[in-house]
Amino acid sequence: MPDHERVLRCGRFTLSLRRPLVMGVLNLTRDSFSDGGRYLDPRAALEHARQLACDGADIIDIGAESTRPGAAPVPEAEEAARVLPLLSALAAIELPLSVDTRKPGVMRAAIDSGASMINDVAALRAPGAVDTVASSDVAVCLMHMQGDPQTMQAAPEYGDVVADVASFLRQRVQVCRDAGIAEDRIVIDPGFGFGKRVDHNLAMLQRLNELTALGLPLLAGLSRKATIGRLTGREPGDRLAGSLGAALSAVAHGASIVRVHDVRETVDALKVWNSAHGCADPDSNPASIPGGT
Ligand code: HH2
Repeated sequence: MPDHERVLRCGRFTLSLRRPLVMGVLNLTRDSFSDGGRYLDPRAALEHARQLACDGADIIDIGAESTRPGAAPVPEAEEAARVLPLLSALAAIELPLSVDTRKPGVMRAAIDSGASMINDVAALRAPGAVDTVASSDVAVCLMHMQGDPQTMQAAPEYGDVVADVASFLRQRVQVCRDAGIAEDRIVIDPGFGFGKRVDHNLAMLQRLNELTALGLPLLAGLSRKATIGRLTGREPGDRLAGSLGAALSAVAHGASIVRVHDVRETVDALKVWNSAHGCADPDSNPASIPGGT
């Protein structure tokens, strides 16, 4: 289907995929690799969610369990207790709220509290996860990860990383389809940094077309990650420019959604990219704007 006709259905929202979408990250964690501890306080979290919306996020992704290498697991009750009040507080926001979780219990409660998308770094592999999403109308992001966050960066191994990731995602998409999840609710994600070395991540970025060939919108999450640190020599808090380069590169290679911490800057970068690449942006009409300095 041509991109201008593709949509992503997430609960009460239908997002056009005519231009690349920006998913803003909101981590309600102590230990996330780039912003751990900043939004554990519910008031700070709410304020940041509103800021992400003002900055132009198309989706807000709320996570309460870090998946950085070696991160400690968060018990289900604690994860739910961090996420659910924020979902309720944001009930009136006119944006799809995504919940980044691997636990079917948290998925169910989040959907009941108004989440429009489940973002699962384990691609709904936990028992009951597929049925939980199938029995709702929310969208789902299926991500590839080799191993689990405790051990995934120890010694990642692939035959051909892109072919292996494509094969995994194809199989998970089929499981979802068989359970009755319509294709226009499914997003795929190669899982940059999840059981992958720098060369694996770069191969995936360069050959993203082999994954978009699966025919589903692709989400790329490279923001502030270690690969950017390795390429630029910068610490996580100083990776904005590298992250913008990565987001634009992902979009140029076919990503439909970029998951980022720095929403305002990414939205601006994409406005320029979209205009240069003829991506329709229903919110602006560059033809009517003077172009001098
Ligand atoms: N990356 C992170 C978390 N969730 N979800 C998807 N679909 N794709 C990603 O690349 C992805 C993700 C890691 O980033 P962050 O949330 O900032 O860190 P942490 O897991 O430490 O909270």
